[in-house]
Amino acid sequence: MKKTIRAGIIATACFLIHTAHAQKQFIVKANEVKATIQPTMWGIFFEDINFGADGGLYAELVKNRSFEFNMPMMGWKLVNDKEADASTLIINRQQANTVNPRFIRVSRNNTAGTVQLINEGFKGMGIKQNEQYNFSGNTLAEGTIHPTGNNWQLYKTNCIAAATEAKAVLSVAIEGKGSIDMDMISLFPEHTWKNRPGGLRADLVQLLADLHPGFLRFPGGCIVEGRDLATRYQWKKTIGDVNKRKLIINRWNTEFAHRPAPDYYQSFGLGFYEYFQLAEDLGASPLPILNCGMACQFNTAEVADMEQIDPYVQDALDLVEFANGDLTTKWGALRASLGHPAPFNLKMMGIGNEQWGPQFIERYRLFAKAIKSKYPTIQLINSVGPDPDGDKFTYLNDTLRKLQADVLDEHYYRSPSWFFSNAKRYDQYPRNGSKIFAGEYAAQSVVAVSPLNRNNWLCALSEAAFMTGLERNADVVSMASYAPLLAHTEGWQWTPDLIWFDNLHAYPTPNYYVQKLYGNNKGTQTVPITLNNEAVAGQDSLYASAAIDQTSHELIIKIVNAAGKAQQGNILLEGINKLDTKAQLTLLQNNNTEAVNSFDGIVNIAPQQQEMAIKDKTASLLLAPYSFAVIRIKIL
Ligand SMILES: *[C@@H]1O[C@H](CO)[C@@H](O)[C@H](O)[C@H]1NC(C)=O
Ligand SMILES: *[C@@H]1O[C@H](CO)[C@@H](O)[C@H](O)[C@H]1NC(C)=O
Ligand SMILES: *[C@@H]1O[C@H](CO)[C@@H](O)[C@H](O)[C@H]1NC(C)=O
Ligand SMILES: *[C@@H]1O[C@H](CO)[C@@H](O)[C@H](O)[C@H]1NC(C)=O
Ligand SMILES: *[C@@H]1O[C@H](CO)[C@@H](O)[C@H](O)[C@H]1NC(C)=O
Ligand SMILES: CC(=O)N[C@H]1CO[C@H](CO)[C@@H](O)[C@@H]1O
Repeated sequence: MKKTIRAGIIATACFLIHTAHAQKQFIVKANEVKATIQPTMWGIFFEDINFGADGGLYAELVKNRSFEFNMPMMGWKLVNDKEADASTLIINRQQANTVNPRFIRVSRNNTAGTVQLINEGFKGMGIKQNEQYNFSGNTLAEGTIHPTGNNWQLYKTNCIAAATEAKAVLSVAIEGKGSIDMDMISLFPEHTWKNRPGGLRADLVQLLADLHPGFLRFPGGCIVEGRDLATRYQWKKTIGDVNKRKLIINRWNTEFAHRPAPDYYQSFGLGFYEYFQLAEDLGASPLPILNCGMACQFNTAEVADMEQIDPYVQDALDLVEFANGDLTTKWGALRASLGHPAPFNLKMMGIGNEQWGPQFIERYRLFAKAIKSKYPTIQLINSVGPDPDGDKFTYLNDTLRKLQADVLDEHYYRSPSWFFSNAKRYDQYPRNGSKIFAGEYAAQSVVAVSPLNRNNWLCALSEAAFMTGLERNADVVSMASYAPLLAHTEGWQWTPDLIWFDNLHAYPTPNYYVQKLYGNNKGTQTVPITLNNEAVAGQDSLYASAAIDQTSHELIIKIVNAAGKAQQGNILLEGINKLDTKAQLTLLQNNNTEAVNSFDGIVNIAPQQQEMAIKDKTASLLLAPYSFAVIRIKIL
């Protein structure tokens, strides 16, 4: 696969030798509005894969805090010396607490010696110097906590870290004689996103905010489906008191034999309320995806009996009420009681994740009927399967269009050459009927599922080229999101990913910067940009789109030069009376298509800003080899 891709680039470069000196004459017709760009156009897709939630976005540092993993002591160990004579016992109080049945009892028969219950965190705990850490546990804490009485009680204490450490552990030292019961042993940094107690990792959310995403799709992804129906995502079990959110296994725990993750679970500390809140913080439209009565078809392919599907449909109806209902409704009142009386403004939801086949259509019809009759304005998003072509795709593409589905969710995990050659994919799509959500895409440098895939510049550049085609067809494509979003450098199952992080840091990939340039230079309407009277979609390895921003009164032009040679471009700006004489140019460029970003301050690909002159309504620029340029010009 890799060889083929390389060959493709060489061919392109050879071809360009003949044309390198020619001036490319682009024409923009700024008064010919072609399509309205939806505010949702460029968004993000969060899935709890690669330790994206627990161990990632969710700032909890303690792994298996409630002893509910299949192996209840996973992540924990008791360290004691002989003198202390201590022991642990995992006790199950299923009758009294069905969602969080287990707790730990530590007994010591001697006041001498030391006893420590140690938690290893998620690949260690990232602790930052001078940051305050808030520790809490049901009964007991370190040093300053003196538990009393026989009832469950929440105790808290804080400490300030004296040093920065990526691989810290938490040690709960127990003194005295007797036994102590503990559960929900938790450690958070004080500075979470917006300093919310029990909140999200601020550095990661900031990277998401910087993308200015138009929507937030959550919580997946295949975890919506589960390996089987028992482990599907059920939003009602993820809201309210974190002590009462029942932990389940994460399907990525066992999915890939080459990347096993035996300690991957879902605590749901990041649950549906937090997702809605995050969407609101980001100014993004929430897009929850719900299980449609089908487990992952790559795994068990288990389906809910059509006779017993009502609870699934009810979950969808109740979610609309939870997000939008007023305080007189059951679920609206619950939202208010959790701290958000104002509605979350839910406008769309996904029915099923990446489903296919007639069993999906059967279930989709039922959901669509129930949801549309109660909430006619809610837009429904439907998958057209895991691939952008083939039998599964064609069946769903035809059938869902006949059923007048609102939005079709197309997924493409394909080679960079696929992305380059599909820049015209939507040029011939029907302009009426179902809209397109490019719901999961990422160029794969080797091949999908390969652990050797890298977030290299060629992949990012091919996505930038493809996205000019999405923008040009904004009347057909209403939303798009790269996938997956986050990956822990030690805990990942899937690569490539938009943002890589470890316990202390995160770094944006070249692909991230492509998304960022689109998200920050969206525009409100598309206008044509042509080369030799045609859309710029691969001629001489050039790709382009243009938009106007009616709010800021600017013309925005995006150009990809995927050739290994610089090309001279003159962009004639027609249909505008008066333009500023200077423009802002933002550039992503690297001569090495295999270049990547990484930790240790290595940023090979990052936006560079410069000013450029506009003369006689013409923007002239030398398009650097392997570059993506965004130009913003004020309309006066
Ligand atoms: C501690 O003492 C109790 C009661 O005397 C006994 O049942 C238990 O086995 C002892 N624990 C250990 C770790 O020796
Ligand atoms: C941490 O504790 C401090 C002091 O008790 C408190 O003000 C703050 O809200 C807590 N932060 C979190 C994230 O729990
Ligand atoms: C999906 O269906 C539309 C309408 O029939 C068609 O124009 C389009 O080419 C189809 N997509 C693919 C990739 O076949
Ligand atoms: C789209 O428009 C064409 C031509 O007017 C028409 O034949 C077709 O039925 C329309 N499709 C939908 C889904 O409205
Ligand atoms: C990239 O290649 C071009 C010629 O193709 C050359 O002019 C330029 O200096 C190179 N840039 C870097 C940073 O190597
Ligand atoms: C007793 C037990 O289950 N210990 C486990 C603690 O967690 C680590 C990894 O998280 C496992 O390797 C141990 O087996």
